[in-house]
Amino acid sequence: MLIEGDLSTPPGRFAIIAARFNAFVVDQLLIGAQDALRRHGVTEDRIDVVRVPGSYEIPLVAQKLGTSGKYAAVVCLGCVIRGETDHYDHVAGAATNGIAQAALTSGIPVIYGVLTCETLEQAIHRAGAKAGNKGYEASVTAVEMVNLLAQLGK
Ligand code: INI
Repeated sequence: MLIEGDLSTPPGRFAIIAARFNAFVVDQLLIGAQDALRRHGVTEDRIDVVRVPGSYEIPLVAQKLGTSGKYAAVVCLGCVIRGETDHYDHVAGAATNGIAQAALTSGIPVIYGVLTCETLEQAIHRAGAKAGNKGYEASVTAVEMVNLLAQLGK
């Protein structure tokens, strides 16, 4: 028997956490993430958007929202672009590991929609240009995972 989540309208509330750092890119991810939820039948009144300073701050808020019992899923959006120092590695690593940790500790889907790019151009391509919109994809993943967990039972 194959068990998988479908893309039918999922139950519950959704939280989107969006970093303000590199807002030029992240705002496009946010538009994509909201659009995907709406297109899958999640009405605006079931979507909360939380802004945080940077991607480094996402995990703490993801953990708090994830364990609050209010949400079916949390979608995390950020954009980390490599600079001249190793700062990138620390911010990207902390965001990536922390988001994974928040999913495991909360038991709900906490979706990884953080771009980690070498250049601004690569980020733009993934935020609604050549390479699609990773925010949109993150929300579609949230819908599928909520429906999968509903099938698996609580
Ligand atoms: N935050 C990002 O989301 N992306 C970046 O590229 C970035 N860089 O390069 O520094 C970044 N830094 C800020 C960081 O997320 C925290 O907000 C800050 O360190 C305060 O904790």
